[in-house]
Amino acid sequence: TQSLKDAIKETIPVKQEQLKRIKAQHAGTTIGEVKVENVIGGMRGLKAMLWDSSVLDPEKGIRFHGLSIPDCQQQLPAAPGGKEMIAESMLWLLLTGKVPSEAQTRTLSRDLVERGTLPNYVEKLIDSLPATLHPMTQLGMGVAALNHDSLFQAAYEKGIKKSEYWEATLEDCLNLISRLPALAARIYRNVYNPGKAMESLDKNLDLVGNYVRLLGFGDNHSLTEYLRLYIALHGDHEGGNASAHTAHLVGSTLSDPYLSYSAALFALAGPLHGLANQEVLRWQMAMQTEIGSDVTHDRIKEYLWKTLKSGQVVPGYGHGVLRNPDPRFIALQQFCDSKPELQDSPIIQLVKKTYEVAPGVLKEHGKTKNPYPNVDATSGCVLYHYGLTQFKYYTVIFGVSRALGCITQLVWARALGLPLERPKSLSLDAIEKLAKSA
Ligand code: AMX
Repeated sequence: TQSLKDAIKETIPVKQEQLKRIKAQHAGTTIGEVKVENVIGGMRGLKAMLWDSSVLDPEKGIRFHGLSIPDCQQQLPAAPGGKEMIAESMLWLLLTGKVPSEAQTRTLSRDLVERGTLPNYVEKLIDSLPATLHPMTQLGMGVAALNHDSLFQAAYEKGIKKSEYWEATLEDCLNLISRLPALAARIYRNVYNPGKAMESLDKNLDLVGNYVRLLGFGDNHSLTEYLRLYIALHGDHEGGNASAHTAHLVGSTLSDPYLSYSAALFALAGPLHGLANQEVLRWQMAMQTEIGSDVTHDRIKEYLWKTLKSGQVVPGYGHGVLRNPDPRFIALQQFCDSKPELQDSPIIQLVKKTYEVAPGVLKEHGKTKNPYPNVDATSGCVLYHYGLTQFKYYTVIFGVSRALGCITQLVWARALGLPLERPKSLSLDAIEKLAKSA
């Protein structure tokens, strides 16, 4: 069977040719306009970057190389004994544009586990950090430190040809992904279970199977399956989201994948992006405490209004691009519906009930362009139910996942020879002047 590297190698000339054609035929073609609102409004809607692995449709949600989430759930191989798509099959799809075979998925799992041991100096670094340092800060620091072993950086120093950049980048990317479970699990151990012995990697497990094992929940098949789905689903969400865009920007300077992804993680750590993950559950639990056992639509509505009137956002609702319920939210809800034990969970039922009223309240409130849930509205409550109760850790799991999309683009940016990213900025005076003369 074809290896991952060969599958990418085979696609490179095709994509390079397409890019050449676009350049030759359309470099000067206008495909959108720039309004003042784009410049002062966080560049929303501006079509300004190339990202090949996924496209986000405001109504239908994410498509990975054209495949919807249900398509992926149907077509991407699961782990032995599991049903959910896994990180490796999603990674293969994102990198190559093709659905991997079962054998290819297993080979990639084995390759990753063989690369997955954390270097001793990174273990020491992480062990030296105070347990009070946010787990996301620790993750970003650990990933940055892994650049000590960057093959891309070493090869660049030796002066490799531009056409060979992608190969060293791919090696770094696979090493990075493979080491994330050990790094993220070590942070979990140090912060929440100091002194507890950690399991070692199991060569017969997939990436997420090993992650759950290292976290200390290896015997929980339902949690493992949930995290397989969660990590595959959160892998990529086109290029403009803050973490992906950061990885792309930093990578465009020819910084190696470790430094680029470390920067992306610090973007993910913001409350309007990945940290919403931890905020949602904190907020839902505060709601639970306040309304007690009287979980009615009216009481939830009251709590929603209280949040909004205090000037806070409703975490887990709204989106920069989406204008419908996030299909990732739907997929996670379906997972909940398929597990009888989750039907009895008060927090999961509360999240479900909140979804029944929040869009109406947010519409009435009238500010957000998207009154529907994003993926974060539901992702944490399942972790909580299965015993992973430390909210502050949730964004780290997102960080293990988002590497799939970010590193894919780093490989392709090198393969396509994309340039340094450098948009034009304008001062307030310049904007006014340009607008008046337009
Ligand atoms: N609750 C209350 N108000 C909201 C809101 C929400 N969930 N979502 C948006 N709004 C408000 C905005 O704060 C803004 O108010 P302003 O005019 O006073 O500044 C107004 O509605 C218009 O915002 P928008 O165009 O609809 O959203 P945006 O593209 O600027 O921001 C997002 C998108 C996600 C940051 C925003 O919806 C939000 O803050 N949501 C809550 C946090 C959250 O769930 N983040 C996770 C996003 C997904 C992810 O990256 N993991």
